Amino acid sequence: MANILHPFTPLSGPEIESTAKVIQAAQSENAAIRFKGITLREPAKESMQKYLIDEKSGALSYALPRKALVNYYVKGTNHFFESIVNLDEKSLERNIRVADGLHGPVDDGEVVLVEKIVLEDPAVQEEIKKLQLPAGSVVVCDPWIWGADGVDGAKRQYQCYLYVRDPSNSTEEDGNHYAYPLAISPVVDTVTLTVTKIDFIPTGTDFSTSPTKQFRAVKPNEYIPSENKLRTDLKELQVLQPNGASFTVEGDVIRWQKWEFRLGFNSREGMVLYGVSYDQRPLFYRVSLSDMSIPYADPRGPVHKKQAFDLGDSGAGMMANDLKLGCDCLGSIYYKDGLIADEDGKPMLKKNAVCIHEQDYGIGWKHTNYRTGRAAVVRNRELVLQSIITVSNYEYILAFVFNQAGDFSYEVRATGILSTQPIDEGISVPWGTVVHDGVLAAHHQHIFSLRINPELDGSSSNSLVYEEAHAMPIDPATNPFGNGYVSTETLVENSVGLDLDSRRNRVFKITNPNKHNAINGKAVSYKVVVPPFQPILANPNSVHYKRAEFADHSIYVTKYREDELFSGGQYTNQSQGGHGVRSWAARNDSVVEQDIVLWVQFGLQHIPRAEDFPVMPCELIKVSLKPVNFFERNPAIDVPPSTQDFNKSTNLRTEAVVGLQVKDDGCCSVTEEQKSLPKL
Ligand SMILES: [Cu+2]
Repeated sequence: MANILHPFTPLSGPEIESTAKVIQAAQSENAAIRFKGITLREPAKESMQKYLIDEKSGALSYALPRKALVNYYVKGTNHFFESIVNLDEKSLERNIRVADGLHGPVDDGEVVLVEKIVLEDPAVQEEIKKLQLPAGSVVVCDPWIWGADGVDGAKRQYQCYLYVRDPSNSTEEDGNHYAYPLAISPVVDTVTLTVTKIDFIPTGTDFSTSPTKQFRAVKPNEYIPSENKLRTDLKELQVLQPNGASFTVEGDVIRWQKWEFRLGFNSREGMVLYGVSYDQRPLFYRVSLSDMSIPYADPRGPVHKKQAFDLGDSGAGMMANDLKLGCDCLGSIYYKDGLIADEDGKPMLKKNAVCIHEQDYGIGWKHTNYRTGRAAVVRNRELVLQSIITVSNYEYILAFVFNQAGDFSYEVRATGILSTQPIDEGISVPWGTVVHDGVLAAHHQHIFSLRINPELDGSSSNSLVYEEAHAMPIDPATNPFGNGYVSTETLVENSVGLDLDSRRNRVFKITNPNKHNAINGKAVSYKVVVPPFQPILANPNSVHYKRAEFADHSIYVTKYREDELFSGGQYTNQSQGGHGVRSWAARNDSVVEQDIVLWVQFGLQHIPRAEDFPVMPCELIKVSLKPVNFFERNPAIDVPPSTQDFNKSTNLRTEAVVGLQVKDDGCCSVTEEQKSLPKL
């Protein structure tokens, strides 16, 4: 076959370059283009499913056309385009101007450019002068996406926040400038590339702003180790795998402990999983983090517009860290690079964007026969695919995690530095926390949206049900003592947004109603274990609410449609709503025995703490997909027992205790000591 790339393989460097050439040729030769993304356009699902069947049966005699989805601006204009390039034919299949009011994401080069524009702007410099900063002080600019409030959203703009590095340590480039926020907030227009106005952040308890006054130096609050006195009593903890890891990586295909899937990577979603199966049984056609929204609580301008959609506004692939061995990932690590396009349409390597490794996560299962003292115990080994993104001040550690019991999880660890703003001495406000002298961290929500397109046991005909536990009414005949309760199952018939109900222990389950468990006849299922989640608090009439189309329910279910990948809509930057999963669910499609898509929302209500500054200890949020009557017994029953011979642990307690000499015996064998212990 001429084309050797798998249809799910991310675009190669030459493909990115070819795409850029086709786009450049479509515009006038001299038009300067700013690319906002060149990513794989995946084949339509119908043709892809046929391809995968043919691939599996060895009957593959054809390739699917390789295509790229492109977004770009013509520089100096607000003309934003969406294009599809057929890479086999080097032709343009689509090249449309996106509707006014929809905007493209930021890019690395543009952020750096905006910083420069702000700091060199005479009006901004004039304001900075009023601060009377000590000689040598360094002002730092964080360009933010402009946000949205329903007013003046036609132009694509940046709202910038200014800070100062610790004036007593100005040469430290890694100093925590978030401890020195300024009230000066310039706005940059992306067409004229100029500062169009300067907003001022209120620093009191009300909406009023005050003229720039002299800077008040406070003590620093640094996070870098060289600026902190470090504890000295920590011993090494090393992860050793003398015989290597138990997973294999073959191109993009990863196999581990009966799991098999294909890993993709793109600038918007970062990691994407395709064709996730366990023990040859298909589970999910495609899984990825679809969107996120971080609406802030301060009602005062300009910070009322703060509502990051970090995937659509910038991109998890675009912001992926270069992960370091022994630092971000411990043990035996396999790194995968990502390849995306930069603003010039050139390939940009995201080195070590994903680390793949195993970890021990405590005990997998255990039972001790108290009569014999014999324990059967296995460790819970996990496979982790981790990617870390830096979004200006903040970090998200994103991971797909698999275990040996058929569980599949998505984890987010929120860390990094709070986005701060100035506050006057000695006051407080109810929508934020003072985390340092003169530093306010506004409350905000982190709302994530995980997209899951299931195919349980290979069928695209799945349903969503929710199970609840209900008390039986007390009744002399059927429940005389009042203890009885039953589980009920409700079929979700139409596309809709739904919520958890902890009082009823509501659990959502994806089922394949045509495949039944041999033990109990129940439909094979995977349940979605979602932590409690507070829906978006912004008023339903606010733009904040309208544009975060996924943020009002724990779970949405829709019927599959091509090009519905992002729950906040294709274009989130300054979006106004009307695009996304809430709109799609409103079609009221039947979702019974259909190709369904689940959109699982989870997140945290972040009321900042003093402990979250100068850098926030990781806050973990986890969504798990767990088999329910999918297997006939514990799928981890065949995991070899945990033994000291295998694990080589060290007993630190070496002294003799009365009647019992502690020895390095196997965990599961009956020891001489156990035999001699009195029976219970
Ligand atoms: Cu937060």
